[in-house]
Amino acid sequence: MTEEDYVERTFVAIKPDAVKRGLIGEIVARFEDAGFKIMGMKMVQATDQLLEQHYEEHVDKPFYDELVEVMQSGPVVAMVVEGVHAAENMRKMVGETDNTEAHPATIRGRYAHMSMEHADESGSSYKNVIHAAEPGEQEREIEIWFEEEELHEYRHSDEEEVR
Ligand code: FUP
Repeated sequence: MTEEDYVERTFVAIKPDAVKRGLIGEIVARFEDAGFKIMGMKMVQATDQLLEQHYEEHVDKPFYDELVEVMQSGPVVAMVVEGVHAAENMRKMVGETDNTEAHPATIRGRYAHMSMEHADESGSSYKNVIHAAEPGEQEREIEIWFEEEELHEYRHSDEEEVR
């Protein structure tokens, strides 16, 4: 395996709850601080069809309707990010799905604390700030959210300093 094989793209989405809280800049800054390169970025009002494709593994789950409601409660900031082991690294930076389990240094742990259990019991919709593709899922998700011409090639200074 050459060094280039470790450099990959992944899909990340800042969810509407974070967009509405004014956290776009802080979240993007964390990725830039770590030396990741933003290859594409846009604001999207997610349609039913797009979410069915994106969350195909969850469509039949009991929480799906609530998940859609949260994901359509405002725009999503969709991003393609490139870096070394990007998918794995993004999942690490994002943290556990359940905010209560997420380490405080992760994005979910830093910006949210509501547990899935509490959301279920209180009848409120579960919000967890951000999504990052699981390793192996990134190219499928990029294709769902982005056209090829919306992704950009350029040289980033961190490619010299960080990689
Ligand atoms: P993640 O990959 O961390 O985004 O987590 P999942 O693919 O397991 O779940 C996708 C989204 O569904 C989560 F962000 C939150 C929501 N979810 C619930 O609301 N309830 C559940 O029991 C599981 C997931």
